[in-house]
Amino acid sequence: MTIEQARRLVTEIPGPRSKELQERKLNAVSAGVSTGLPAYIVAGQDGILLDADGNQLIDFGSGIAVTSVGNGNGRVIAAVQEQIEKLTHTCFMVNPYEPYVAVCEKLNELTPGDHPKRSALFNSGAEAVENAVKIARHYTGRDAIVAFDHAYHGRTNLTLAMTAKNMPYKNKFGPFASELYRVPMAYPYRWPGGEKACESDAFDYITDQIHAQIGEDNTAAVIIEPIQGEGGFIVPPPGFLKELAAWCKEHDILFIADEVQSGFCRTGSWFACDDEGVVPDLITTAKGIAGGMPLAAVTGRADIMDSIHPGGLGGTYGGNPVACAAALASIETMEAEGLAARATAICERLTARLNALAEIHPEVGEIRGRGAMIAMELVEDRETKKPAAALTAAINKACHARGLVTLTCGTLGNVFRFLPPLTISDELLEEGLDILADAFAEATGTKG
Ligand code: PLZ
Repeated sequence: MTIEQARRLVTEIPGPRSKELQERKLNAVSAGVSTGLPAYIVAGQDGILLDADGNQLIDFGSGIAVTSVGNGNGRVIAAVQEQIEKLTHTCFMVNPYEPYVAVCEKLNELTPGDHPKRSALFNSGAEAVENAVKIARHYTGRDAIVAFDHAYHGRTNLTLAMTAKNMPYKNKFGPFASELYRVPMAYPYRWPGGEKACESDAFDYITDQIHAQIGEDNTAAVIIEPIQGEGGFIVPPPGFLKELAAWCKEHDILFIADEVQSGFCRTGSWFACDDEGVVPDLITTAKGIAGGMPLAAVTGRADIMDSIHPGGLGGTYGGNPVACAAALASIETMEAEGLAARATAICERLTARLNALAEIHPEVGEIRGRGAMIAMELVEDRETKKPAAALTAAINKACHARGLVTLTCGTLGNVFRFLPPLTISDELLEEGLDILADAFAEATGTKG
């Protein structure tokens, strides 16, 4: 099916059919699973999501950075159809199949560094992170894992111990796994003493903390999102990641990059580490890898990945053949359509319009991010930087009512983030930004 790349509202959002479905949801689905914008989606293509009432919504979220190659991608559809007719499952550990191997070859080729690499495939980002932790502990013979403030690594028990934010993720779900430590993040906008102090002091401060509270010899790995996702699209100062990776190497600590959200062309390169010249020992990927099919991976140095005994890694569904076919087609699309460069072009449009918003709205504290992973942090005023969470929620709601699917994030709930499909048209991007401007004016009461 082809969906015209245009916003069209035929009912209020959500419309009557979506409201009926939401009633059913309340009676059937656990209240613990919430819905950000309860307009039920029946189809999607590139920048448009079609809902059950026939409304066409502009997609600025990509299902949280997943459909980077677009819903309705021709290559992905064809690859999935072809694969599903041939083989849906064997379990790779029982009977192997080529697409799994081909995805690992691609990952080994595309991830940062030209050293020998190996990969293993899983189902979700959290599962990839769990396995990276397992592998790091096994290889180093050490227990401690260091993560950062504002980190998000998943919702399983082990990854919740690494995820920073209490509500809604962790609240009363503990106790959590042990030997996971969190240190301050190099967060320029909120580092005590400001951006310059962050640039000069963050690395020393953080590594001193690891030394004093954990000990290098006890530390298996440091895991970091090169651009933090759920925590607020926090970009550490230039050079920080490289310095941290070098420090890890010096102490035989593995440097794990969690690129579940930032990977696969999202930031304008294959991986966010590429922009900084950082080569991680292990890298976790998921989301954008397979055009919406559930697939995740750990890729890393061959000596580390091959140190695991046969049978030590696996799972029933990990690297499902249909998901692998989708991944190969997604990667091919990224290569053929130059989607990394497209992310950079999206960045230019987005930041130009957001900078214009910042000129008229003092609530815009900072605009940051890279490629098609851009955010604005909203504050009550620029002096105190008090987080404006209620305003962020109000703008989000006003965008939704106008048929623009937007997402917020941030440990303090005051960050508005933009993750459009990389295949969105410039026209839809501009229209979405017009809507955002309108929603911002309405929510701040500055509408003329
Ligand atoms: N690592 C960096 O961003 C998932 C979470 C949505 P899964 N982020 C979206 C939610 O509220 O559950 C994420 C991430 C980073 C790991 C994960 C976890 O990936 O595929 O959701 O398990």
